[in-house]
Amino acid sequence: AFGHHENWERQWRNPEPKKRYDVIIVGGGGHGLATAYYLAKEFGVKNVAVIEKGWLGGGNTARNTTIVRSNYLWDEAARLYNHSLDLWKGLSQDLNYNVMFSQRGVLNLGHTLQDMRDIQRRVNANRLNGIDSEVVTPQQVKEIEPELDISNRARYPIMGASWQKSAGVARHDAVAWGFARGADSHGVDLLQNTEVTGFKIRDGKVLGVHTNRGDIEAHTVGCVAAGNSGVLAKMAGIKLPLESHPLQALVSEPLKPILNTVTMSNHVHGYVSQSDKGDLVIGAGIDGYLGYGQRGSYPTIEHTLQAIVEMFPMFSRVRMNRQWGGIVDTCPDACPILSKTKVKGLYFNCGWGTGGFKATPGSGHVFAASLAKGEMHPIAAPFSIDRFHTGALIDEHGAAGVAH
Ligand code: FAD
Ligand code: PYC
Repeated sequence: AFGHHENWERQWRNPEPKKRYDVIIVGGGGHGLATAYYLAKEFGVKNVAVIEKGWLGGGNTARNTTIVRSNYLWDEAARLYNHSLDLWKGLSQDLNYNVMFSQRGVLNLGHTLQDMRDIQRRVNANRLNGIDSEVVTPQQVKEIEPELDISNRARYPIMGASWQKSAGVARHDAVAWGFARGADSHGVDLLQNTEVTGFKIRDGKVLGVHTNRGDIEAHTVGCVAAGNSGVLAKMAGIKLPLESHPLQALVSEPLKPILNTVTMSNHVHGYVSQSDKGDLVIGAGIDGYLGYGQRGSYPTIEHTLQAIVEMFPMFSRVRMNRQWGGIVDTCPDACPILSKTKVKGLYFNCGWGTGGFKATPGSGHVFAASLAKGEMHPIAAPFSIDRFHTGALIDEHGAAGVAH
């Protein structure tokens, strides 16, 4: 269909793998590409390969519902997600690529007294960390999102919400493509259709990776493989405390603009925003079983849509257009792992579970700093694998937005 367009520039090269790189990133999703971009651009490490078994940004980066916020409870998580939010604000300019970051705010609804106590506590904690959260009443909720049912007729009436005005959504593909083009322009090799099948390890040190296109050497390897992280870790003899679950999303037929913001409810358990194309972008929680099939089951879809209609009765006859699933790597404390491992030079950045899209620039930035310096960046350090031995867990289940 585009055959008549001539001289369109490729966004990035399609190089043959070199024998050796200074750093290999396994996984060409948003986090892996962001890591490579900041390594080359900010930390001067340009002899880098991103190895992706499929196509760039085709994993959870392509499949998520693009909510960006930083209203996490604990200082460590607040620092990490707020660092990311700061980078989001200038990302289109930095990449010279429109990632369509739209700060339209997020409402996290409360439907019980305990919800409201939790919301109050989290908002207080957020404010101490300089995050623009506030507690809003049902009337204020209605002003922000007029189509929400705040009446007492609802099965779970809305008692209030937390409101983060600087939160929003972004265009997921553009984020992957912008980081990819930026990384390539700084000399990073993006190797698609290249699968890592094992690690070359000697005397406790990583020497490179085995792939379906041959062996590639590097003394620093960062694995950023989301739902496949456990599989990769096993290849290196490492057991990560992760479970891989399907997480689904669906979009409706396009509608005229009707929603102003992002609305999430942990209690009724569903969330919705409206894309610039007009689709309602909808999701809820993980499917309860473990698996690697990027699909999900019907009961979850039914439960999700019940929640949406409970919150927005006027959507009851909207038709759904598409449904899909991604595989999310959930951690016991609902926080990511950014860590060295027992294998020298081998690092993991994973466990983002249901909530890593918002962290894409921040995660890439602090992970790149860590790989470049051989020491974990101070913002990343609390997210070490060691916390599962020391007990210094960072429990963010309440802020995770979707239950798991
Ligand atoms: P991915 O984009 O999955 O990239 C990992 C890459 O590694 C993949 O491309 C994969 O092919 C590659 N790979 C794996 N194994 C190998 C191998 N052996 N060799 C080479 N390559 C390999 N987060 C939010 O913040 N907000 C949301 O609204 C949100 N909604 C979500 C909705 C759904 C339905 C889903 C599924 C997730 C959602 N998330 C959300 C979570 C978010 O999508 C992820 O946390 C984030 O995108 C992870 O990014 P990534 O780059 O680490 O992973
Ligand atoms: O982390 O905000 C989030 C989120 C929303 C939907 C899935 N994850």
